[in-house]
Amino acid sequence: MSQRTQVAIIGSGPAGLLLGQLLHKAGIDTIILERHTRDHVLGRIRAGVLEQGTVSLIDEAGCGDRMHRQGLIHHGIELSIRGVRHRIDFKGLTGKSVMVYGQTEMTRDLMDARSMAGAPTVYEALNVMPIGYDGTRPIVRYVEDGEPKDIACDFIAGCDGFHGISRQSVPDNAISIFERVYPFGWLGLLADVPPVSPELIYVNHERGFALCSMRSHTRSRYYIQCDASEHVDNWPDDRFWNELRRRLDKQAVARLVSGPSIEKSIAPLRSFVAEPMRFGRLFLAGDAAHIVPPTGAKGLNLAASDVHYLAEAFIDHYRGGSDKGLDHYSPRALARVWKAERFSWWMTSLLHRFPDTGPFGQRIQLAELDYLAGSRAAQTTLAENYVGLPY
Ligand code: RFL
Ligand code: PHB
Repeated sequence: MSQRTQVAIIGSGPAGLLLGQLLHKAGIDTIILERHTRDHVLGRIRAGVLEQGTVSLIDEAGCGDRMHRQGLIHHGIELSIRGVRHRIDFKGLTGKSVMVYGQTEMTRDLMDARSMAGAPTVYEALNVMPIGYDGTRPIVRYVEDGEPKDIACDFIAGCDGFHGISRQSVPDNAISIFERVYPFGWLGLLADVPPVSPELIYVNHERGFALCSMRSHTRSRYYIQCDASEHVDNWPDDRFWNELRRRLDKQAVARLVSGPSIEKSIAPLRSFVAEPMRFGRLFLAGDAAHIVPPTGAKGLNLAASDVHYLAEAFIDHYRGGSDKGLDHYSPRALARVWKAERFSWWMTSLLHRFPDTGPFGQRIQLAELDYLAGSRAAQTTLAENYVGLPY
C-alpha cells in the first residue's frame, strides 16, 4: 500500500514527537514510524533536566501545561567536593534557570497532543528503511502487521536515536564519525522517596562519581558511576544505597531516604558526533546524529535544539519557498552540538574516576574543582553552559 506525506519522521522519541508537533502547528503533514510500542517508549527512564529553550519549544508545540504545573524550577546545582558542598547559582550568574521534568512525562504529553491532533503514528513499524533521499522523491519503506508498505514524501527526518536505521543507511564514504567511549557507566535507580536535597548534587568522590537528582518532591533519581562491564543484577537495592551513602557528604547521608527501586538500569557513557547531519532529503536530529555523556544533562536538550532548527527550515521551505534553512541546517546544528559535546566531556572529566586518573590526575581534578568553588568567572562558565547556550 502506498501513502503520502510531506515529512516522514522515523522515531517517536522526544526529537520525532517535538518535530511532529511543531510541523503540525504550522500545517505541515507528518507520519511518524516507531519500531516499538507506545508503552515501551514510555517505559524508558532517561533525562530529567530541561533548558529554558527546550521548555519554550514545548510551549510552542502547545504541550507545556502539565510541565508548568508539575515541573520543578531549579535556580542552581550543588557540587560535592571532598565531602563539602558548593552551590552554583545559575539564576544569579546567568539570570536563567532549568526545569526538572522527566523525559518520560514530556514524551507522554507530546504523544497525547499528537493523538488529539489526529496526526498518525505507526507503532511497531518493522524493517523501516529510508530510500531514494539523494533524489527528489524519497520513500520510507516498512512492514506493518506483516504487510510491506511505502510512504512517499518530500523529506525524511531521521529521529531514530543512536541505534536507528537513518544514520546507518548512509554510505560510509558520505559520513564522518567522531567518537569517545568512556570506560565506565552510570547505574541509575528510581524510587518513590523524597529527594535528599532541593537541588541536584553532583558528587566527585574517590570511589567514583554520584548524582542526586529527582523527578518530583516524592520521586528521586540517583546515579553512581560503575564499571562499564557491570551488570544490574549484581546491584540489589541495598548494595546501591550503601554505595551511594559512601560517596555523599555527611549532611546528605543523614537526610537520605532510601526505599525500593521502581527502575534500575546501567547506561554506558559515550561522546559521538556524525557529520554532516543532512544527506540530500534525509535530515538527522537528536541521538541519531550525536550522543553526549549524561553528566551535563544535554542529550535531550540537544535533540530539542536540532528540532528547533529543522522545524524552522521546513516551515520556511513550505511557507516562503526559501531553502536557506534546509541548506544551513547541518552546520547550524553542529555548531551548537559541538559546544554541548565539549561541555559534557568536560563535566565528565572533572567529576569521574578514570582508570588512569592516578594520584596526579586526582589532584588536578581537585585543583580545578577548588578553582570553580572560588571563582565567579569559572562558575559563570559552568552555569552558562548548563542552562543552555543560545540557539
Ligand atoms: P530516542 O529517545 O532514542 O528516540 C528514538 C526513537 O526511535 C525509535 N527507533 C526506530 N523507529 C523506527 N525504526 C527504527 N529502525 C528505529 N530505531 C529506533 C526508538 O525506538 C525511539 O523511540 O532519541 P531522541 O528522540 O533523539 O531523544 C534523545 C534523548 O532520548 C537522549 O538524548 C537522552 O535521553 C539521553 N540520555 C540522557 N540525557 C540527559 O540529558 N540526561 C540523562 O539522564 C540521560 N539518560 C539518556 C539517558 C540516554 C539513554 N540511552 C540512549 C540508552 C539514559 C539512557 C539509558
Ligand atoms: C536525571 O535526573 O536523570 C539527570 C539529571 C542530570 C543529569 C543527568 C541525569 O546530568
